[in-house]
Amino acid sequence: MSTSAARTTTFHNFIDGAWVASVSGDLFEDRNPADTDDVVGAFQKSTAADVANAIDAARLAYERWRLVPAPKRAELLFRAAQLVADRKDPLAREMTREMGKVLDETRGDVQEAIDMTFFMAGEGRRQYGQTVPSELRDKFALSIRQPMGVASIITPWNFPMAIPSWKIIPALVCGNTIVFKPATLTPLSALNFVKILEEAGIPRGVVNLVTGGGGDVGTAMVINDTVRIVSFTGSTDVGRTVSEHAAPSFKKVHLEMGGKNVIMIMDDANLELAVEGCLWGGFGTSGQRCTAASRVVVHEKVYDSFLDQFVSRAKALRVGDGLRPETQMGPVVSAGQLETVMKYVEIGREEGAKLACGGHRLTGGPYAKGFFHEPTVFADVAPSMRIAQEEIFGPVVSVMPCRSFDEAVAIGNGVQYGLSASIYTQDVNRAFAAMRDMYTGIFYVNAPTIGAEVHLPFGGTKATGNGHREAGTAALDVFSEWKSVYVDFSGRLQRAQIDATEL
Ligand code: UN1
Repeated sequence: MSTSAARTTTFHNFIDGAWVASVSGDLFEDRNPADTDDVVGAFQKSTAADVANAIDAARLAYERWRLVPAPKRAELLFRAAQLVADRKDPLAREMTREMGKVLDETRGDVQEAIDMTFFMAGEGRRQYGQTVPSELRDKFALSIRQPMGVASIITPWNFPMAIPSWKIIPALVCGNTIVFKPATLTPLSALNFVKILEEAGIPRGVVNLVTGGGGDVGTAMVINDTVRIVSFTGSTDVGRTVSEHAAPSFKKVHLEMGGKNVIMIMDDANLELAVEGCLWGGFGTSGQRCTAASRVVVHEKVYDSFLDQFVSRAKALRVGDGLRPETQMGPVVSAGQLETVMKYVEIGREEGAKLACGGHRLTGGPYAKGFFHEPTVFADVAPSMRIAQEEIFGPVVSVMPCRSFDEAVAIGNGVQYGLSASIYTQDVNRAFAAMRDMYTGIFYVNAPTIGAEVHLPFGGTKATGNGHREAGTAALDVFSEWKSVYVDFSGRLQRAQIDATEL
C-alpha cells in the first residue's frame, strides 16, 4: 500500500503506440474505496489537447487498419483474450482494489471481458452480409459491412473491464480505430486492458487511451467531426448530453444508460429461489449495476413471508473489504455515491416508506476508512415514490405489494427506464405473458435481473437506451455500416427501376 505521493505510481495515456503524459501534466488520484489511505495510482488528467492527439493518431491508423483482413484482425484479438485469461486473478484483484466489488464479482467481470473478446474475435471470420438476386440478368447484388472510422468509447466504473471489452473488441474486429476514456474511478483496469491489447500486437494508433474527466475529455471526444461513432455507458443525464453534443455532426451514437429493474414475485413462486435472486440482484456489486433489481413487486398472498426472509438475509450479509474472502458486499465506489445512497434513504423515510432494514452508513473499525453502507430494504413502498422511480445505484431495494399479475406488470412498466425485468412463477403462461408485456431489453424467468451473457444482445428501452444493442452480433450493427454493392457483368447497359421488358 502506498500512502505518500512519493511512492504513488504514475500511469500514462496511450496515444499512437506510446505511453505519454498529458499535455497539461496534471494528474488525478485513484483510491481504494474500502480504504481511502490506499492510493492505487496517479493518472493523467487530460484535456481536449490530448484528445485531439489521440483522434489524429486514430484517424491515421484507420487508413491501414481498415485494410487488414478481418480474420487477421481477429488473430490479434484471440491473442489478447488468452492474455487476459492468463492474468485473470491479478487483474481481478486490482479491480477490487480500485472499485470495491468482491473478488468473485471482479473475477466475473474479467471473465466477461475474456468471453467477449473470444466471441467477437470469432466474428472476424463471419461478419455476414447478404447476397440477394438482382432484378437484372448478369448482375449480382450484395451487402457488406464496412467500418466507420474513429470510434469514441466512454465507459463507467461498475464493470471496469467487461464494458470496455463490449465496445472496444467489436469496434476493432469491424475495422474501426478507437479513442477510449474510462471512468476516472477505474482507470487502472482500463489501462490493464489496453496494455494487453498492445502486447497482443494491435498496431500503433489503433487503440488510444485518454484518462480524465467527462467535461474535459469526454466532450472533446463527442463533438469532434472526425469521430464517426460514440459508444457510451453511464447515467441517463450524461447520455442526454452526449446525444446533444453528437447531433450537429450526425455521428452514430450508441447509449446505454440507467435502469430501475423489477423482480415480480407471483403467489406460486418458489420463495426460497426468489429471496436468493432478490438478494444478489439487489445487493450484488453493492447495487451498483444498471441491471440491479432495485424494485421487488410481490403478490399480497406471499408478501409477508417473502419480506421476512428477504430482510433477514439482507441483514446477515457480510459487508467489508472486497479483497477479504468472507466479504459478501463491498463498499460503494466513492464518497459521492455514498452521499447519493444516504440522500435516497432520507427521501424514502420522508416519503413514508417503511425502513425494514439498513439505512445507515457503516463507520468505525474496519469501515473507518471506506465508503460502506448497510444493505437497505424499504417495505410497503408506493410505486410513485421517488425511491421506486429513480435510479439510486446503491444497496437500496424497494419492496411493493400487488394484488394480481396485471398489477405487477403495470407497476413494473411504470418507470422511465426499460433495461431488465424478471418474474418468479411456476406458471408457464404467466411467464410468457410477462416476457411479452414487459417493455425492457432483457427479461428473466426464475432468475434475478442480472447476469447477462456476452453472446446475446444487451441493452434497454425508453430512458435506458436509444434503440441499439451491444454484445452478441448486435454489436456489429453498432460498429459497422452497410454498403450495398451491385456488380454488373453483362458487358452492356442494363437499368434497374425502369419497366424492364426483357425477360
Ligand atoms: C451494467 O450494470 O452496466 O447482467 C452491466 C449483468 C452484467 C452486466 C451489467 N453482465 O448484470
